Amino acid sequence: MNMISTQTPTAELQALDSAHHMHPFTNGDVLAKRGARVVTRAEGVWLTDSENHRILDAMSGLWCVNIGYGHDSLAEVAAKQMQELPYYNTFFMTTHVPVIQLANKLAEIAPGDLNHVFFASSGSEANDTNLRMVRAYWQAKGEPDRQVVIGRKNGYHGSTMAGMSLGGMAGMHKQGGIIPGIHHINQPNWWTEGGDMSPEEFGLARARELEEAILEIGPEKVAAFIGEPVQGAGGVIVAPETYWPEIQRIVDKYGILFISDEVICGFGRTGEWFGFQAMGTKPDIITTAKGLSSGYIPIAASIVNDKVAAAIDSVEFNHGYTYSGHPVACAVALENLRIMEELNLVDYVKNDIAPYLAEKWHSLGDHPFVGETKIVGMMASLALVPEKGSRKPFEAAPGTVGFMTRECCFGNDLIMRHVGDRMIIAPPLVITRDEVDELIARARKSLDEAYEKVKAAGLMKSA
Ligand code: PXG
Repeated sequence: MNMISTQTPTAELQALDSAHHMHPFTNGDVLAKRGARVVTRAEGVWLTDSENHRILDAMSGLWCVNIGYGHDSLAEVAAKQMQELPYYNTFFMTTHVPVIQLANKLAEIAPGDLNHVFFASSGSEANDTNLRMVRAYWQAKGEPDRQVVIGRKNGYHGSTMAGMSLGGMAGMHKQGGIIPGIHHINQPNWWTEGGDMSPEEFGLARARELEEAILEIGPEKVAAFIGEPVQGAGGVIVAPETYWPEIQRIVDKYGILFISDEVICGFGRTGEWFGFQAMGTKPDIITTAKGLSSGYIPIAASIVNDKVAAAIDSVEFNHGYTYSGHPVACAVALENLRIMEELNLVDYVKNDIAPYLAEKWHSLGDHPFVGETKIVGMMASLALVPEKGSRKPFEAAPGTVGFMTRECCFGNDLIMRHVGDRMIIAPPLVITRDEVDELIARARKSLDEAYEKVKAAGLMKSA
């Protein structure tokens, strides 16, 4: 057992992996037959696996390695912090220097009055914090009946009970149900649900579902609305332009709190520090994780405005985690943010690489297999279609064709994923123009191959 190493043959590693390791969001029986891909090293935007394939990671791991792989200075600050103070908690009126530094840095980066930070170790945990915080807020304000949080179908806010319940993933809800006090409205996905409406009409209609839900539940019972600026795990769904201004109007009108889940959209992904800045909204709380440390170490933060913090500070908020503000995680996150600033990464995304990627991504729109291409900053999606020029879905079960296409991408050493029959990418923000060209070339080759396979399988039929 102790002999397992990167030198162990792949088949043996795969067998040992499936014997003892339970993977997230995976059918273990299927995986046992097929064997997991064993990733051994990474540098920049490139992964290496145990078979020595060089793979272009167009998903930044799980949407998190914003500065790319291989920055040694993050390892160095972690080692130094582990030697100096590997752990201390932030309960019982104690603190330490890395957590003070990171909270101050985040207050500086986050615009306006988003000045207060509550730490956690994952996006799911941070959303648990947010759910508890908005309920505690209304209790402190003397309105304890305001308990309900409104989220969206096909939104993703994590995998713990609260995160999963706030999210709107039907497959997750089906396995055990959701916690009480959470309501879901429809998502602003015009491509699949827009019917005969124009995108603008549809955006308004979907935003107004928030108002309808508030009135149905009773405004005096609604605590908050939560949404991602762009739905990531839902398939890089970009709302029509009319959507977010209308959402903001409604949350303002009823005085409910607005949580922007920036776990994917934060830290430069959209070409701004945070996704809500790209959408022009004004949240009270933002959820951050992933890009906060570029995934080098688990850390998450709820960044809260002055109004919410003042109410929470007026009571004892009975909430916190052993690892809230972990010193090593804080030190690594600070170094990650230092590198982002040194590389001018947000500006590079906004003014250089995202416009370049957008031009190349949209060029895939001429492919007979592709219905629409969408992109915001460094997150993009395209819809696979059976009938060019129409929004009709495939006759085959949703995801059948997407999965086949993903397999072609993996075969071409490109990590491009599928959500249903949409293909998605979110490459590291540091990707170069040459690497974007390589990404697009591999994507086009994979689309060509998948198109032929889907035709040969008789699946090029609309529902
Ligand atoms: N909010 C959002 C918007 C997310 O995307 C979370 C919260 C939860 O974060 P943690 O750190 O608890 O995982 C996420 C996570 C996928 C995929 O397949 C996406 C996520 C996680 C795992 C898989 O796209 N997003």
